[in-house]
Amino acid sequence: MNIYFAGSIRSGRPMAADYRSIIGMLDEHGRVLTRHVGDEDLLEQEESLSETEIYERDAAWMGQADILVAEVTVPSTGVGLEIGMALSAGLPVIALYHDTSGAALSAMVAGNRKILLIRYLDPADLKLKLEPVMKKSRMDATG
Ligand code: 6IA
Repeated sequence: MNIYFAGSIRSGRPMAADYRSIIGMLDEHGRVLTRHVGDEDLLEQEESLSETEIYERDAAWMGQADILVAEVTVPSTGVGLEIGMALSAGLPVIALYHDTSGAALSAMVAGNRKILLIRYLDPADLKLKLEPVMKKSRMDATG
């Protein structure tokens, strides 16, 4: 199962280490296409790519994805757009929200019945809640 993981990049990197740990959890369930989202040195590394190259590479990965998992605690234009793209393509969408962060969660995510929203308290709580959801998604993806 190909997993597109989305998390804030230019909208702020305070959760980069959390993204990396989530990618580690997702690794047990499939191939994470967008590993750079969890890279703490990303902003330096990607300087060689043009804006168009970044967009086209991500859009191509979206085309190969079986599922989108988006960390939505840090509000991000790019992540919101990716959620919309995945929904339009008919992909299952899982949104992860750190419930004690005090961050605003958009009604466009919280109120959309097509998005499976996981509210978590800490990494252990997330792992507990994410495991059964990813197992089921894997079964659905492989038929
Ligand atoms: O609006 P944001 O930048 O927060 O959007 C983040 C989302 O858009 C992520 O889930 C990524 O999939 C995608 N995205 C945005 N920027 C990049 C990027 N390089 N590389 C790959 N995916 C991206 C930007 C690096 C640049 C600051 C030098």
